[in-house]
Amino acid sequence: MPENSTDAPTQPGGVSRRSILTGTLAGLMAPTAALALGSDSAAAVSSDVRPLASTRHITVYAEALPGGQYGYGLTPGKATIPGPVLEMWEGDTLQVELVNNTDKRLSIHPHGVDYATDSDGSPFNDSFNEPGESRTYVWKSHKPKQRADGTWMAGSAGYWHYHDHAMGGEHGTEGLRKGLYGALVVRRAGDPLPDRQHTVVFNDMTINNKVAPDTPMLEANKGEKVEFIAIGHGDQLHTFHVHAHRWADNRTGWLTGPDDPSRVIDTKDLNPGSSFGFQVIAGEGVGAGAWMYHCHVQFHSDGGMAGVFLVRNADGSMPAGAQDAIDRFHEHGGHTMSGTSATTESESGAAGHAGH
Ligand SMILES: [Cu+2]
Repeated sequence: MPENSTDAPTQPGGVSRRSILTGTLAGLMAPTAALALGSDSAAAVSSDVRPLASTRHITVYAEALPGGQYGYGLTPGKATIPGPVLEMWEGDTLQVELVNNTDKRLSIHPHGVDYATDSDGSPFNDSFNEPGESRTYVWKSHKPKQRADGTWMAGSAGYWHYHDHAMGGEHGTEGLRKGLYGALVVRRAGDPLPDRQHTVVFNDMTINNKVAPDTPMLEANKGEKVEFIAIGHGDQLHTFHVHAHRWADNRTGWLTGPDDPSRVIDTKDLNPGSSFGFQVIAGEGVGAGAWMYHCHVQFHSDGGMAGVFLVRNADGSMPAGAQDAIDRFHEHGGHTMSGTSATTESESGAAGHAGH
């Protein structure tokens, strides 16, 4: 099965941002690249990042994966579920050249950014790739703008996503079900950049098309800034919850000051087509350990929509008790999908679940 593109790093102390791991392709690591290239010196009077708007071209490959699934990737043969995190600064344009290496019609459709009808990825607008075909989709973004009447047009910054809109019908339902989706992050100048990124997609009764105990283990070291990008797909309503960590229910997840009125939460609705993101300081106030993340609709969590957010010690070593917790998660997570075993599990395992 394909690995989640943004999950656990192979080296505990290593840099896990996928955009850095595979960041030789321009566009993927837009914000970091912009930092490295220097910023708009006229505006860079503070430490805020003020990148110049830029246009970048990236190539995305859609490919068949084992098990009848499909994925997007930035390198041939490296497609993943979810696809790579694509990033832009507000004001940037991304030219996404989609190469369809499958034998099915498909496309790529973004949320949150600006595009013309011929880049919307819908069969309705004749905006898709036939098998073997390459096609370039143009995604634009903009900064907040004041209109002539004094009102404001929102900027593009946000935690968005992209997905197929053409496989198996007019809405890409087959492509979505089989893995053609990923995160799209548009940042505003000055937004804090994360040390780690994890994309968590609640897709029907799966997380990233996997069921516990095979769901991705999200890793970080204590004290790191960890970015979660949560996306919903499929036919089910979900609630995303992570243990022991909270965030502000606003654009970035950060409070802007002690009087910021944003509500602070640890659970949020994650329904089909919706997305949100936030950053937390791993283990802040609670310490390292194996923390659970899961859908809080109970028959979904019991059905396998749960995983481990492993916060290692600051030096990357395993915290006390974490391996035992992970072993228990793998041994008797209580996640069986169907049939009599599920009934048995829910009856006999109730006490065990209560202790988690
Ligand atoms: Cu759910």
